[in-house]
Amino acid sequence: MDIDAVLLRIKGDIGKQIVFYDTVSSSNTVALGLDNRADEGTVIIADSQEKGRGRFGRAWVSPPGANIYMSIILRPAVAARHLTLLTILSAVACACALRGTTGLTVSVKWPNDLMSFDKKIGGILTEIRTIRNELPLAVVGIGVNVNMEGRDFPLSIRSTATSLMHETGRSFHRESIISEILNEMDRWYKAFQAGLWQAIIAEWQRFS
Ligand code: BT5
Repeated sequence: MDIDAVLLRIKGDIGKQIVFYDTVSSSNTVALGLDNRADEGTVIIADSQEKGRGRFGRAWVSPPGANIYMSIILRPAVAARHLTLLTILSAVACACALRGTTGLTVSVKWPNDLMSFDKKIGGILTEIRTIRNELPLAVVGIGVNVNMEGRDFPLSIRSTATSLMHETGRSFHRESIISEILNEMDRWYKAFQAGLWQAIIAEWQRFS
């Protein structure tokens, strides 16, 4: 993974600071552990995860060398009841970025799935930690299957999961896709901060 190539393409505040690991337990765990030591917009990226996770303690299959596993640190200044919008805006950002970089019609499925037709190509896990007298720490974890080949999918997900390569027949530079996701995240997070929530929801519905 060439993190300099990612940084060169970053246009906004999200992704200006990237911390890269070859392997982590879960990039969300690392990001949550930073507490108030990381600026908003800092991103943790890992080449593989030993304990990648989904919702409700489900496992996220995270082999090395092929996919994207990253966690974005945000400190949204909104009431807690609005934080579910973070997953929605992240799904919109990912769908925009993946459509733009690959040409594949990636859609979104409630609440946190990225889909190519009826197969899951990625997922989002948003975790919130509230800290007394501080803005909440929100970690948006994004996993996207990029160059994973059919035989690399464990049997448990072989019939339900897919990758960008499997769908299009070509491989992709993870660096370009990561930077585009981060640029779209920056754009949609700014829309969120500006209160353009209906626009975010409308875009989500269009991709749904
Ligand atoms: C999700 O959970 O879809 C959220 C996945 C978020 C993963 C990212 S990677 C970076 C960050 N660090 C982490 O530790 N997590 C985040 P959920 O909706 O609960 O879906 C989990 C289910 O998806 C599993 O039970 C499997 O059926 C399926 N699954 C597991 N790994 C998969 C994969 N690589 N591709 C497609 N489906 C998968």
